[in-house]
Amino acid sequence: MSKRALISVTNKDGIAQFAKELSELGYEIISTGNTYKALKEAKVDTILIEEVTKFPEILDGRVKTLNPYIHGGILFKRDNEKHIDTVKELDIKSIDIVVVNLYNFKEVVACNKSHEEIIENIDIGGPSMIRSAAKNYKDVLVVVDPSDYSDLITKLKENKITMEDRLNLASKAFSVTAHYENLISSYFVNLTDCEYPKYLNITFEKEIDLRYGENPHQSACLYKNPLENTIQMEKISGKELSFNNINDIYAAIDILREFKDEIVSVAIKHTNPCAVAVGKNGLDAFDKCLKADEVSIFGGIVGINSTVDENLANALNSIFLEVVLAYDYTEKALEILTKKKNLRILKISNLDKSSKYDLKYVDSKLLIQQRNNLLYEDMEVVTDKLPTESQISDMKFGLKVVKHMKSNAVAIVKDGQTLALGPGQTSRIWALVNAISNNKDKDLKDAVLVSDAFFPFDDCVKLAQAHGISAIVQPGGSINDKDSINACNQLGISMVFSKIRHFKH
Ligand code: 93A
Repeated sequence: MSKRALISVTNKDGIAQFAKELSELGYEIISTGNTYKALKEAKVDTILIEEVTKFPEILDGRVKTLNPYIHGGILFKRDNEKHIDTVKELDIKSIDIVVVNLYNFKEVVACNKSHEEIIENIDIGGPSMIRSAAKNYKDVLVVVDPSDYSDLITKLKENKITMEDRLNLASKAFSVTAHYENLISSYFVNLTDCEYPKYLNITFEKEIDLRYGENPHQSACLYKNPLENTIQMEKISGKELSFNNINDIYAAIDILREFKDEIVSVAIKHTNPCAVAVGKNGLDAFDKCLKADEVSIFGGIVGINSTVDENLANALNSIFLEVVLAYDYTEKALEILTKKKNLRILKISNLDKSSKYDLKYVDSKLLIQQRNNLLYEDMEVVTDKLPTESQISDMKFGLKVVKHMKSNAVAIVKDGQTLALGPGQTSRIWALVNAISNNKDKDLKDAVLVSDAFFPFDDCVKLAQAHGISAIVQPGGSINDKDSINACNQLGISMVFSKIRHFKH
């Protein structure tokens, strides 16, 4: 009895050639509607699925291969007497190769098709056949990826299919169906108002291999959640992006996103901002940013939420940067920036879109939380002294910065510019000590101190006052809040509670 291959593919790339070669190897080819048509057109001998199922395709194609003549033919164990007797008795014929790729669910969702159309693109019969074949991997070859066609033909010709090959095909098959199910689940979750995180429904696809990870001895790659509609990024020029570049680029984007109505420039080093400033235009913002920290910006990443023109390009070129990201670039600006062959120049758009997930992989476990979408809940003055209008505006500016610094974090800001930043310290007072001592020459008079979390003691208030700082914003909520408030009142400082903590660990 001749061997049989069942072919049912939405992506018909390479299928005619593959089927032809299978046919030449003696396989009888069974195929579904459009696959049948494509094979016939390519003059490949094939029989229509309905001849095998002895049943018409029904329900607009929803049921075509869901049939015991198909699944029995795939699933019976070739070394099991009872199974053999059953298929003989019922005239079920063996199916030895299953070639299936699935309805384009992901593409249909990406194209914003109607819900009805999306639902019709949930493939039921395809995954069922793939799973049946993969379960019976010892007897049935399951082929889900067109890039496997030619290798398989070679091996079939040489009669060299090993158990390793069978296991590889089966594992790929189950990973395809698992990924497909996840895409569908994500689509449904996105239709609900469900509070995240409810249960894991995220699926990732490999986007690129990276040259290496955080260090050259670590291999790395980048994965993407295909259903999340987040920012668009286009690389115009420069070296390929590294693991650290990508990490820093998204740190820059997180801060840029905070500024919807103002032009802002941000410089990032090792995911922390080293300088942030708003300005009248891109050049003004960048100038202020550069003056805020001329040391750390070296080799950093600069993001600006506007178009880069000639003047700004010249200013950017005056220092060594790894990456520049902006909304757009004038022709002249690109001419200037691309002189530095290694500088990665990125164009970003759709900044209002962001992932709803914030994930951290800790050994074998995944911590999942909602993104931190708040800035402050309230701005309650808790001291006798009131902050000035411009200090209140600086508090809001500073919160947008401190929110994206590693804890414990403090920012000293004035006139829409960071003067001193203290990220990632194990104690709050050290964060402030570092920020001040790294910026000894700066005049902090009447600047605002912004803190990502509450003050457990009054030490930060006292140190701030000693350097001329006259307003503080912090979330409040410590059992010792009173100590800090009293110190402010004694020292003539105003303090505001923002009521939202911004830990970033
Ligand atoms: O609508 S289905 O879920 N019901 C089925 O019984 C079925 N059998 C195969 N989808 C089904 N398929 C899918 O049809 C395959 O996974 C494949 O993607 C597609 C091939 O159909 P055609 O040959 O008509 O292009």
